[in-house]
Amino acid sequence: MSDPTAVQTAPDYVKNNKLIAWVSEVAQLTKPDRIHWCDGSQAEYDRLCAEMVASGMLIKLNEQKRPGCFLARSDPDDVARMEDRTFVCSSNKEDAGPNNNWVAPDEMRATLTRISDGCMRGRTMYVIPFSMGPLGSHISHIGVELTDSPYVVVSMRLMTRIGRAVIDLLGADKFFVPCLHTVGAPLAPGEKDAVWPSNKQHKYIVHFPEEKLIWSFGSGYGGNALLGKKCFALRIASIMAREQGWLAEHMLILGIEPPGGKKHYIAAAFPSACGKTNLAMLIPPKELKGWKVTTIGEDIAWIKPGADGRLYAINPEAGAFGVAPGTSEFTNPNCLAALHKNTIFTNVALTPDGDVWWEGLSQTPPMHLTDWQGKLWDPDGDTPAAHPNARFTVAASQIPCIDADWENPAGVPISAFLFGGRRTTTVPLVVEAKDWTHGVYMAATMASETTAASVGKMGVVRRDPFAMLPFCGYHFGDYFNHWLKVGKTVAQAPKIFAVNWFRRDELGKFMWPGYGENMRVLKWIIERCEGKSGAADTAIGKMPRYEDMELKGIGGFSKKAFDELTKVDKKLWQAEVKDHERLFGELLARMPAEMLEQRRQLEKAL
Ligand code: SAT
Ligand code: MN
Repeated sequence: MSDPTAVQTAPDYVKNNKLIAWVSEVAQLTKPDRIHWCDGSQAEYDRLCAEMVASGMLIKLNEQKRPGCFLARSDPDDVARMEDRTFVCSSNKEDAGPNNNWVAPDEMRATLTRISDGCMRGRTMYVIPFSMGPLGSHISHIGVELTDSPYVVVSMRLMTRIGRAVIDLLGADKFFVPCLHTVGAPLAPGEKDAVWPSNKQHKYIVHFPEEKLIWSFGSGYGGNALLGKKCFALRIASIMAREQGWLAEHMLILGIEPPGGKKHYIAAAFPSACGKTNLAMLIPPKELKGWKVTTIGEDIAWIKPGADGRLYAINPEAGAFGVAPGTSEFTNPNCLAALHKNTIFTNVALTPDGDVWWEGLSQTPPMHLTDWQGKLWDPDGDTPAAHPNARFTVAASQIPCIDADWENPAGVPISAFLFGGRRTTTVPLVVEAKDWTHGVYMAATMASETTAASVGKMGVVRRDPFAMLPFCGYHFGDYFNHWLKVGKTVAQAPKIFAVNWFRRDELGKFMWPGYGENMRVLKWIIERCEGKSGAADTAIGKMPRYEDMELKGIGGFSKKAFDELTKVDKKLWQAEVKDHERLFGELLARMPAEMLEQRRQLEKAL
């Protein structure tokens, strides 16, 4: 702070000296005008929202149509995660692996310290104690985010469990992950603030694995700023998980209950913006009468071995930060219902009566929309009304199909892992791995066409092992090894499946209807877990035959169409395996021998 006598002390109830010292150290560097320790209350949330409405950072939506809802518009240069500005600064470069950007920790610390000197001037520094996972669960972990963005505070309150109770849990000496965030836009005395402050020149999203420290500079958007999500729950947690013998994964968690049968839970990994939220809130088609689907989580899973030899998962988050465009009454009615109240929308379009709209919400856009940049939208123009990576932030408790056990501190037992990507060709609808090692191979070699969730070119096929390419905090070779090890240590390892909902025919038409109809694939998977359904062996794994799947009710889904959808094209697969070889070549220094052997076997089988 500019005036050292103004250094505010922590509230009485804070007993953790490490936290107190860190907050004061950061305040001395960043020099905020004030420090606010968040208690996590509704009153605090309401006050911050009101302040942001006054400053123009939030727009209050129509109270009749969207009670308790707000719209934020970000700077057009600050609309998604920036993978090229994301760093893992381990002491040893090799440990970060070719899958991460690396800078020596001392050098990065010096840079961040230099640009952060006085970076919170004119602003409030908020202290947000948060728990990833239910308070006190043995699978949960605590973090504290320091931020100068009130938008981050209210978002963190929707996305995690924040406040006084977390401080109490921290006690005098419990471990927490320090997460420092600044928009990097200090204000001179009397200077008018930007509607969406950020730093045009410098952006850094940095992880220090040895100290488990996260330091994010210059962006206020999503995963760059809500540090509990990708930074902590995936990058830092993946490192902790390896050290401590568990898994931190980019997975949704789903409950599936067959009619009159035993409930199963599955965890499924897909790259960002591949329909994970839709799968997580799926409604089974009417032909699959009696099947029930519930949601535990839609983005991240923390998974620990239980005493009974099974793997148990929690959703470390308490809310969803989902892609709005494409969400509709048809694609995801459960999600739409969740967005009726108490939701913060970012970069969607605004209707004249204070409601929101995005591409896909309805076939015909309402008249006189204001686009995500605040300009009157031209329906005949070539820019979308909502940004393709526009988001909603909503508490998980508002999701109508939320599972009764979603906050069970013991977690839920996992029966199967699914790995999927967006692939126009090559990859069939569903493949079951021959065993755990083969499943790890399938996951390690998965690929997907890129989406708007991150800055960069769209629609390019990239290898995205375990859907963790932007999120694994260490060398992928070590990560594959860790997965192999976990499979050997648990007595009842889940079955592993690969899925692809996105295959197209020669005319470019999707071959599989997707959405709720994906339930038919899930049914086959659950029946495989129960030893009830058949499969055929193929070169790439076990696959359902036409008669193994319930396809009644999908208009005209013939055996011929099914065979096309599940066809393993030798030529395409030979090219695929060559690309596996290229990926493994990049990771060779730490590649487990079992993975190389799996690749040779697949090549031979083809
Ligand atoms: O990282 S974000 O949470 O902003 C978006 C995503 O990749 O899913
Ligand atoms: Mn994600």
